[in-house]
Amino acid sequence: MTITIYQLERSRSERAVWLMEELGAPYAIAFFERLPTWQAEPAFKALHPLGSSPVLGIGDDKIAESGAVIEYLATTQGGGALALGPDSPDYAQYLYWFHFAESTLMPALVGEIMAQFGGIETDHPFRVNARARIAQLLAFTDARLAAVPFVAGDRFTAADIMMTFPFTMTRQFVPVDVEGHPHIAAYVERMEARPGYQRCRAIVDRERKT
Ligand SMILES: N[C@@H](CCC(=O)N[C@@H](CS)C(=O)NCC(=O)O)C(=O)O
Repeated sequence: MTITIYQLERSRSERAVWLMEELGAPYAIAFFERLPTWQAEPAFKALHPLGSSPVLGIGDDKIAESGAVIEYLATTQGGGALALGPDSPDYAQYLYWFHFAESTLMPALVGEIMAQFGGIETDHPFRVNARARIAQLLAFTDARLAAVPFVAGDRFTAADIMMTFPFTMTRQFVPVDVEGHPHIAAYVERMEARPGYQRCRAIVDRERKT
């Protein structure tokens, strides 16, 4: 079954590329651009009814939603080397951090980006509360990473691929106080230094070539 990653520039689909590069698993890739409004170009929107990234092709089928895409790839590709199952003592933590990334951390960070783009004053109570929430989430994540080298425990898993993107992406738009959280900062550096991540960057940061 051919796996196709529909890679929208500067978007969550880079997680799928990173995962496949870590696994050394074969995949096809098609590149798409964003419009000046930051929306995906129409050809990308046509791939799936919701029109948001990531979109994964599995043979003739397509699925969306980061958690589903990464879980599908982690469990079916590369012998499942980067997925943990119920037999692992770290399974519960793996699931927790895997889902925390898109269910809790990303929405908080995206809310801050939208508030900034929308011109909401930084001292607006909405933004003050939102930043307090982000500070809580960062402190919580930092405490986890003070205790373990990878979010699930002692080995690199797909949960790290889910958790790295919120930091590498949002810092391009709003200040995310990673430096004030040394364990997050060191973690992100370790993730970015991985050869699989470097290969992913070289692929996703190049010009569209379809
Ligand atoms: N929770 C969804 C969020 C998807 C999402 O918002 N994707 C953004 C990019 S990272 C997008 O497609 N934006 C472009 C657009 O909506 O046109 C997921 O993780 O898949």
